[in-house]
Amino acid sequence: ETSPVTVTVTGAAGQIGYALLFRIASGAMLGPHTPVRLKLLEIPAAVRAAEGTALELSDCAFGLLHSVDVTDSPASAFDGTDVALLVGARPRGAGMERSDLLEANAGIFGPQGRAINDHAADDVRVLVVGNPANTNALIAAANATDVPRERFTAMTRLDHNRAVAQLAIKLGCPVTDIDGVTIWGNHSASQYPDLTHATAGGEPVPALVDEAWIESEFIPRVARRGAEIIDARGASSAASAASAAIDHIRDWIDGTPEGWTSAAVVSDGSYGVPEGLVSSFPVRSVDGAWEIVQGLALPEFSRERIDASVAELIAERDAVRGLGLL
Ligand code: NAX
Repeated sequence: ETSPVTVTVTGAAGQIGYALLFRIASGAMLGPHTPVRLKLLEIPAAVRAAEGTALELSDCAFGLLHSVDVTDSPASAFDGTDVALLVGARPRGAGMERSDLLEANAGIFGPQGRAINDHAADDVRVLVVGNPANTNALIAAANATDVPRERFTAMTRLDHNRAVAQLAIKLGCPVTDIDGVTIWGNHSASQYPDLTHATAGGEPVPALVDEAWIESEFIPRVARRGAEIIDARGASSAASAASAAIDHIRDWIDGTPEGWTSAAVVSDGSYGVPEGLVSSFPVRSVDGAWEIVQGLALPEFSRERIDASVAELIAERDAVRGLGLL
């Protein structure tokens, strides 16, 4: 047995938090031999609800759960943090402009980035789930000047998993047969779920499905799956989002099994995505660090889709800069 790993979850009283915490405490994220110290960060109004979740965590008698702390102070929530899951965010309220949304979230992710900078472990890994996730990660990273930028990521693994699942359903094959799927760009409706390099049981997917299905069914279905879930459930994705967050962190620490997955990471300029933007790429995790898969050919259709989503990321970054928040 190894020494405990400290995991901070923000927005712990929310619906993703509720789906996430029990799986982390059961060992699904860090494996069956790693004890976990959980730190739950909430706003003051939701601290009591988070304490309720902590009571239930205790009632599970998880063998790996070392301790649970609940706080509304970022400084204490990120004290010694090895893994930070930034789930809590400000949702868009009625009559709120996009700039209001970016500003409200900068007010959350700026201070959290500074708290991570000042208090977290040296090798901290950060996953931003709260929307707008890519730009929130950019803000947090910019406020954590002593932490290498590659330690900040945003979640597109749910989009990736949705794409893999939709393709497997279409082909009538197990999800484990699918490889080489990529989500590019922003975690928003502008994202580009790319099947150009995908394989199913080793067969190239473009030879198995027609282009019309990809363009008019697959891409919109994946990009708008969040809305489809809200329609059906009457609430946004929670357990699937939590599961994707666990996949992201597990692969980041343990390595991607084979092929690649998708994650939003700080761009190094690969594929013409401006350096510094937090954008989704095909990635592998090697020795505990994400690497962007290089050398994939991008046909015209892919280039246009990637450029459109990256343009949205640039607009978000510029809006945050314009507000003086970057
Ligand atoms: P909930 O509204 O259920 O929970 C959010 C929680 O965050 C609330 O309990 C709230 O009190 C807390 N919170 C707000 N500000 C905080 C702060 N400054 N510090 C700590 N906690 C704070 O939302 P939920 O359904 O759990 O979703 C959470 C976020 O995930 C949302 O921003 C949502 O848009 C985003 N999502 C991102 C996904 C992705 O793939 N990247 C998919 C799922 C989800 O939509």
